[in-house]
Amino acid sequence: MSEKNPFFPIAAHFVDVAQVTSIQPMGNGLINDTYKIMINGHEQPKYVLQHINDKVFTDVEMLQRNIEIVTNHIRRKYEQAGLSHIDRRVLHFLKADTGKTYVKVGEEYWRVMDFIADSVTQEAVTPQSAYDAGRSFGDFESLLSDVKEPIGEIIPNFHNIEFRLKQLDEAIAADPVGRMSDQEVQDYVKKIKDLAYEMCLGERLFREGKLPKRICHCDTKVNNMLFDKEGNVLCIIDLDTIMPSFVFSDFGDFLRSAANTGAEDDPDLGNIHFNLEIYDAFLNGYLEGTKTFLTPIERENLPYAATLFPYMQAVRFFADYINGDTYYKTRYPEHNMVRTRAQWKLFQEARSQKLEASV
Ligand code: GN1
Ligand code: MG
Repeated sequence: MSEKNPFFPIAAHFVDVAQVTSIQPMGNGLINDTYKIMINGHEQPKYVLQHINDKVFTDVEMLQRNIEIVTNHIRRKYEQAGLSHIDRRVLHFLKADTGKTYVKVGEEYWRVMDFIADSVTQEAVTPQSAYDAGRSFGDFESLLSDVKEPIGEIIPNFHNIEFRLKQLDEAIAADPVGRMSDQEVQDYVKKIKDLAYEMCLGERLFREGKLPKRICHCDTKVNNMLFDKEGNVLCIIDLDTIMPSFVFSDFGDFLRSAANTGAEDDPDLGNIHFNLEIYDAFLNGYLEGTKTFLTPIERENLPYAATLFPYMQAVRFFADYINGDTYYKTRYPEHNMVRTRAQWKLFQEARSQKLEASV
């Protein structure tokens, strides 16, 4: 065991570090930092250590409470249904020596979960795995439809497009790093604003009492699912953003990554198209998983959701660019602008399709 590795004393709150051989970075999330914990005699990681970004998730107590409520609820239902391999189908967080599922070390928050053996994340899906993902996220919402304990809104207004547009306005007014003088930036402001009313439809429906909020995952990117080696969906991960939201969140955000033929930050816009086959497959699975509760108004607006999420993500990346890259991890100075262009292209591609709400 390397005495120098700064993560060992942190891991020691959760596991017996005498058995730990290494703790190394894993994954590529834009918010939290994740590490794999290796132990003696195991080829695969045994645990996952995660640094919680408490600038984003300011109420860590609520964060972990939400996650515990949801994972316990799902586990209980799987047990009642007599499912096998439950430990591979729902995340399990370890209790620290403090009795909580997180620790504060200095000013930093950490947590540990079991690593699910023989699982992989993917950046791309096939029509079959998109169908399975639709089922999984639909089932996930369905399983959570009778949670009794209150789930907190961990990031207030997280997927509220009116709020995201307001944040963009604030960034534009403050212009803290002088990026507003650029003509391309000005052009994007105009393009975004021209479509703002149309894209705020969901919030209007909510105010009119026509659209419910349900417990949603709210970060249904492809790489937030674990697959087994055969490509079957095992389990949904990255549970931080679980909160009450429109079902549009889970539907639209999945397609934002899955139906994109390019990368989220693809510098070559020619790579970015909206894959209709993936859309249809995911829609199919999602409608199957949600058939016991989805209302007509939710279903009819699933095509809108598929356009809302690239639009909202463009607004969020763009605001962060104007703010001087304070929210998302970036790898180079223009990264958030490259992401904005890529999400905008995806938005246009999705919008130009005749998307159906039924199969
Ligand atoms: C963030 O942490 P990660 O990379 O799964 C973000 C999502 C964005 C996504 C864009 C809490 O998710 O909302 O859609 O980046 N999470 C938060 O890739 O802001
Ligand atoms: Mg993630």
